[in-house]
Amino acid sequence: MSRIINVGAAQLGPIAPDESRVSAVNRMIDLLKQAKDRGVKLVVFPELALTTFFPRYYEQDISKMDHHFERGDMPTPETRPLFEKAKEYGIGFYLGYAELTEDGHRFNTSILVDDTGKIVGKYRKVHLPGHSEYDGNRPWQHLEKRYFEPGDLGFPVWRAMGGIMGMCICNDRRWPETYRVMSLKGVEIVMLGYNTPDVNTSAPEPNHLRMFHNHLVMQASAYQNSCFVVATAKAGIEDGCMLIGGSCIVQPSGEMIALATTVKDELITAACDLDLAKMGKETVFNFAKHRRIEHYGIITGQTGVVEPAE
Ligand code: CDT
Repeated sequence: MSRIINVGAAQLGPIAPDESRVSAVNRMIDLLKQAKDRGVKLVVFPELALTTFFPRYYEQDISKMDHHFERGDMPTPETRPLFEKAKEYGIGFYLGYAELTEDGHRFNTSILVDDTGKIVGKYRKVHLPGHSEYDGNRPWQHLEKRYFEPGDLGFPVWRAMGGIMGMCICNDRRWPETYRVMSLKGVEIVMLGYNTPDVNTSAPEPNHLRMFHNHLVMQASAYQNSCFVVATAKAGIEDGCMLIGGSCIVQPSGEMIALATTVKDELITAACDLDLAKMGKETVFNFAKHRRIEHYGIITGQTGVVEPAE
């Protein structure tokens, strides 16, 4: 049986701070229609796809940001049309959003909905970048550490739509551990959404490196873990802050097989043969045969760097 699945990365252009959920959802439904016309079965939307990237704003009282969060179970009334349209089209999707739990916890979350409309998985962002207090040296803030708690669900994977699927969110893509944990569970497609400003506000760095690093980490990780990576940006100038685009689909060889060319709403697609992932997992990256875990303990036993004594 063929294991080819047509996958789409549904990049969104900027979402203004005052843009409604309904408007964002309508834009995603437009992209879903394009996906249907192009025979796509699985669509990846960005991180925090329902709102502007609000961690760029400081609020002393974090509950003043609650209007950017979704409360209660998905679908919410505003997102229900997206779920219904996807189900009608038989398209599964990844959706990123800010989650406020019933007991008051805030997470940067994504869910995976299968092609029958069932929510098969939830992931909460583990690697939260940025800072937790106002930083006057930055042109804009990156307050994910203020508004979110680190994810508490680990890096699960799910059997869905004929493959083994995993999720992560934005900054997670820069960490090898993210992919390795999922690839130890056999992941074949890693889905992720991102919001990446084109300026590194924590250190001086040429702007072009933002896109280079974006693709470098995902291409290397796809290869080293023999999996597909489907990565979707929110892109363009959002309230004066430029977010890089560069949404892409990477195959297990590390090669990019689709790449966005705009910083607007744009669907890119690729036919992903999941058996390509299997091939690497059975040869060069056959973990059972070649990994040497007796030398890897430090990775989970130690967080920061401990240099040798002088
Ligand atoms: N959303 C997100 O995680 N963005 C980060 C920006 C890092 S700069 C503080 C990223 O890794 O792309």
